[in-house]
Amino acid sequence: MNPNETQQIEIVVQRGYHPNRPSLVAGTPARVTFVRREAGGCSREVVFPTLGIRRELPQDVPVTIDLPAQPAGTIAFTCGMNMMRGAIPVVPA
Ligand SMILES: [Cu+2]
Repeated sequence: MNPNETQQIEIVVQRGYHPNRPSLVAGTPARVTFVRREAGGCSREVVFPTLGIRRELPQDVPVTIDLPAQPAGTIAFTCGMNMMRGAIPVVPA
């Protein structure tokens, strides 16, 4: 697709990630917004291990992670302790 366009997804964090496998299209930059709707627990951090990204998620404050255009594949993400897990399938354009 177009590298000048942006695709967006929003993931609610509350006893897991919702949706848990939101997909993106390869070759287009993305804005991935996490909204953490719980106080305690280890969901306070989200980690994209293969992308070297680790971000704090304050409660009820949307946090947007800008991803450059990705190749087709699957991007895993987890909580800071690798207990909660989700993945973003990146589908060919
Ligand atoms: Cu955890």
